[in-house]
Amino acid sequence: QTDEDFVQQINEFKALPALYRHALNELENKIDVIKTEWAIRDGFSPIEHVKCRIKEPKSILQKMQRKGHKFSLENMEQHIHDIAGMRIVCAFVKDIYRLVDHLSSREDMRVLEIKDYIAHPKQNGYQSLHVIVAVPLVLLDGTRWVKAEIQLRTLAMDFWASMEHILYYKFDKQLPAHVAAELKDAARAADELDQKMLRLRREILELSEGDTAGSGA
Ligand code: 0O2
Repeated sequence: QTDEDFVQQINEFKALPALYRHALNELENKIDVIKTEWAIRDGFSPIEHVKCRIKEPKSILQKMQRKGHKFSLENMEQHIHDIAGMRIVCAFVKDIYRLVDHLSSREDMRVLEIKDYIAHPKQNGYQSLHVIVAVPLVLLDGTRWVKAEIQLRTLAMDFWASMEHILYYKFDKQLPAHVAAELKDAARAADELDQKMLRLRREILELSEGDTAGSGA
């Protein structure tokens, strides 16, 4: 490796956080447009809130070690999908699938992978839908497709995952069986809450449709 190669690698490495930040900004803008359109069309947006973050270098390194990859720029870009991360919290599960269908149909991003932990929760009870996308970033040298991970959750799933993240996630020892079972139980409770809210929404919608029909509108 020549000195020039080395300097180029350092420069590429220095440019990375800015690249991911810009890609995330572009993605955030697209979601913002969807949110506004939904609100205008339906009177409310099913997207409750959106949070973005760029993964800390230390956390990237730890994840690479966890996955058994030697550190290099190529390995990092190939194996770490969530350097740019976005979390979208929706009111209802069906809104999550509606949003993913829409994202899959867009020409200004590529859906690379979908991991459905809602249909197939993780062993500990974790539920979310993860979508790995690539977003085009127009640079001086041409277009570069930058990867980002979008995590979609309901409010109840987000509550569970945030608490679990604070309490246990990355806890490197085996959890006692009764603690793991209670944690899973809490995930089930969150799921039941989601379903109850959906049933209530249906009921309220039917009531308001009945009112409209009754008023002759
Ligand atoms: P952090 O600190 O939240 O960023 P793979 O796709 O299999 O190569 P990856 O990326 O680990 O590997 O896959 P996965 O399962 O899609 O997990 C990505 C992210 O989802 C995690 O990032 C967490 O943010 C979240 N996540 C996954 N499993 C759990 C879980 O059991 N509990 C909670 N609270 N969050 C989870 P990081 O980098 O691991 O962590």
